[in-house]
Amino acid sequence: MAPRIGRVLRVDAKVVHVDLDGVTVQASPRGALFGGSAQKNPIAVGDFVEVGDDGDPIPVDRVLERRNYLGRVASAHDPREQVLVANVDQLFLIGSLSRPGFSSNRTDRILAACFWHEIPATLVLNKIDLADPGEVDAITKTYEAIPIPVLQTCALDGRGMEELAAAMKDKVSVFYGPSGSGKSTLLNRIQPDLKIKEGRISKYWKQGKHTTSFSFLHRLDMGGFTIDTPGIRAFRLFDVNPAEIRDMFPDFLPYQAKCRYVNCSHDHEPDCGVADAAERGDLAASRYASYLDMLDESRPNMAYNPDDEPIDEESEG
Ligand SMILES: Nc1nc2c(ncn2[C@@H]2O[C@H](COP(=O)(O)OP(=O)(O)OP(=O)(O)O)[C@@H](O)[C@H]2O)c(=O)[nH]1
Ligand SMILES: [Mg+2]
Ligand SMILES: [Zn+2]
Repeated sequence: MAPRIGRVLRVDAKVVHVDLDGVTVQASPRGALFGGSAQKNPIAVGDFVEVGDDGDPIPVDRVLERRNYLGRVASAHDPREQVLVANVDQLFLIGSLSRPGFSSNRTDRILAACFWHEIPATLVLNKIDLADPGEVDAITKTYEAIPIPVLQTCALDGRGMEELAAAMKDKVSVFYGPSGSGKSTLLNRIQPDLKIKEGRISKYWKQGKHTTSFSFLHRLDMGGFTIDTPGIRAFRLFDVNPAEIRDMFPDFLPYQAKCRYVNCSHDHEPDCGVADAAERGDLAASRYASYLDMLDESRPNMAYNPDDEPIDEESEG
């Protein structure tokens, strides 16, 4: 029999849920898949896998080569790379302006990761009903300058949602961002029969709970797929060096041309065009601060200290 290829919808500790020609089956990864890799998880949501015929559950024999993936350091206690999703067309970074407040540091880290992994990203500023319009405009301006597309949405009254849905049609889109920013609510509004569980906002304040606890690939009626993911707190890129981080901030490029040294790290050097631009306000100070933060932790002599993780969303904004 010819090998059967399916797409991974969900990954649990011992089984993966695979879509095989429209039927969901549970399969178990072969032990060999776990060998010899720096990655924590050999299989991620969005992967295409080859499954066998025999066994209960049937085995996953092979993971097909990925077109792309999004990865990060697994956790403060596990330095391996965690693959979050694979084979995607774009990422929607869902940020909330209030409850939880907007974190430019975390936003910039995730955008940097998207540049690094060559995944086109759109920033979605959700909960505009709760936000100060001046703040929404300022954040929009900062990110459009990178440039990346920025959408302003309210999942409750539907503002901005037609634009969001139109951008998702026929594509594989990941929804990613902090817990409570409204990822699942937005998806339910785009396609109500997804019926994804949504959080009660009071929970985030009292317990910092995540409502979505695993990533899931959903098929969209309008065409395309979406992956809803659990909310994140910290985000650290896996295995990047200072020069690579510089390339993840394309909005620095016009100012970088004015640095005295071609290999300027924009940190301590004199006559740095980027530092000057941030000081003048031509470049958002928050972008420059995020860059310096990522640069610091990428330096080989920096011991990794979990206490340096960005603070949780509950205490921000
Ligand atoms: N005021 C307001 N509330 C919203 C909006 N979008 C979502 N919410 C509320 O925010 C809370 C959290 O929404 P969820 O969709 O569960 O958030 P999530 O990003 O999926 O969270 P996790 O699954 O934990 O990652 C819910 O109470 C929603 O009703 C919005 O645009 N405006
Ligand atoms: Mg959710
Ligand atoms: Zn410089």
